[in-house]
Amino acid sequence: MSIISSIQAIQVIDSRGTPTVSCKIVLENGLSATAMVPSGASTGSREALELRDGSDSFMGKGVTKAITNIQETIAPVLIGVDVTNQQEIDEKMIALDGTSSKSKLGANAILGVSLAVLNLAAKSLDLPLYRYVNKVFNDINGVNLVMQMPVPMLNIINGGEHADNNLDIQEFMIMPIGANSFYEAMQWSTEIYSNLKKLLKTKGFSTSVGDEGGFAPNLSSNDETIELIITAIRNNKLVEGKDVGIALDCAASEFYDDGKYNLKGEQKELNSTEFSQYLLELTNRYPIISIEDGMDENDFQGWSNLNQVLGKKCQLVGDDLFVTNVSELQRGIDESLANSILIKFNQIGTITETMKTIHLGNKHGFKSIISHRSGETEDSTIADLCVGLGTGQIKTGAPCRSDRVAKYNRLLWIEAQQSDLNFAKNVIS
Ligand code: 2PG
Ligand code: MG
Repeated sequence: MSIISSIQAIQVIDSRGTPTVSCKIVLENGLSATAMVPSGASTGSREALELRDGSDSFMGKGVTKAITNIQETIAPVLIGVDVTNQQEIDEKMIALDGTSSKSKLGANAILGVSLAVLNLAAKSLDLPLYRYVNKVFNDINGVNLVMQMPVPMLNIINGGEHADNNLDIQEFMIMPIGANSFYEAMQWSTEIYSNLKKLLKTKGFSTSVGDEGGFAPNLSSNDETIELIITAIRNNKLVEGKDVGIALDCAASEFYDDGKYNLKGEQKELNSTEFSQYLLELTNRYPIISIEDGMDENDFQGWSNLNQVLGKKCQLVGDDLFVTNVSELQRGIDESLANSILIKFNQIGTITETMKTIHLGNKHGFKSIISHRSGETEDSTIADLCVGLGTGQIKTGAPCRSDRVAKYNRLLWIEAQQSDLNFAKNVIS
C-alpha cells in the first residue's frame, strides 16, 4: 500500500515571472513527488478558475490562497488515502470544491495535487510515468490504448498575446510530419529554427523571443511570416507540406470584437464568413495542416461554417472553444463545430477529467493534442501524458528555453529508452 502521509504546497515562479503552485506529496514509506502548475495568457472564458490572491504583493498574482486551500482543506481529506487511487482522489477534491468552475478551492490548487498524485503513484509502482498514465486511462475508461511517440508542434514565431509585435495570429508552428522518429523531428525543427533566426537577422528583423520561445519580429503580414518559415524549411533541404507541415493557432477570441475579426497587423476587419474565407485562402496558398481557434470561442455559427468549409482538408482544433471540458466537447461533437481538441489539464483541473475528455474525443474520431500553457515551469508531466495516451501530437513551444525544452527533452529520453514505441508519423492525413 502507498499511503499518503503528508501534502505540502509552496509558491514558485513560472516562465513569465509569475507565481504558481507547487505541491509535494510524501508517502508513509518515504517516497515523494513534486509537481508544478502551468498558467495561460490567452485563456478561454469557460476555463476552470485559477485562484489568485489579488493583493498588493506579486502584482496581485500571488497564489497563497490556493496554497492554503491545499494545506488546510485538501490535505486533511487525502492523508491516509492510497496514492494509486487517482480517480477517487480527484473525485474527492471535486466534491470538496463543490462548484462547476472549481472557484472555491481554485483549479490551480486542485491540479497541483492531482499532478503530484499521478507522479507519485507511478514512482510507488516503479513504472515510468507514461506507462502508468496509460494504465490509469485504461482502468478509468475500460479501453486498451496504444502508446506512441508524438509529432511535435513547434511554435517558432510568436504573436498575439504572447509577444509585443503586430502579428494577430498567436502561433505559427512547424510540424515535422515526415520525420521517422521523434529524434529526427527535433533535429529538423532545431535546424529550421536556426535557419529562421539567420533569415530574420539578414532581413534586419529582431530575433528576440516571445513567451513560448518563438521569435517575435515585427513582420508586416501573415503571408510574409509563413513565407519566411517556408524558406527556413527549404534551406534545410526539406519540403514544406511533405516533410514539414505548418500549423496555426489564431487564438481568434483575442481579436474578435462586436461581430468582427479585427486583423490590426493586416488592417482588415472581417465578419465571420469573411474570416473563414480568409483562412480557406491561406490554406490554399500554403501547406497549413492544422488551425487552432480559427474562430472566437462564442462564434458557434462561425465554427460550424469553418468546419464545413475546411474540416475535410485541415485539422480544426478547439482550444478556448472546448477548454478540455467534457460537456463543451460534447456540444462540439453534436453540432459539428470542429474535428480536434487541444488538451490542457489546467483548463479543467484534474487528471481524471482530462482523461475523460480525451476518451470522449477518441470515441468520436476527434484528434487530441496535448498542450503546454504560455506560462510554464520545468514540470514535464505533459510529455508522459502524451506518450501514455498515444494522442500522437504535442504542442509545447519552440525548441528553445528550458520551460519548453524540458518537455521535448523528456520525450527524447523516453524514445531513447523504449524502442517499442512507434513515432506517430503522418498523424494528420
Ligand atoms: C494556447 C496556449 C498555449 P495560453 O492558446 O494554445 O500555446 O496559450 O497558455 O496563453 O492560453
Ligand atoms: Mg490556443
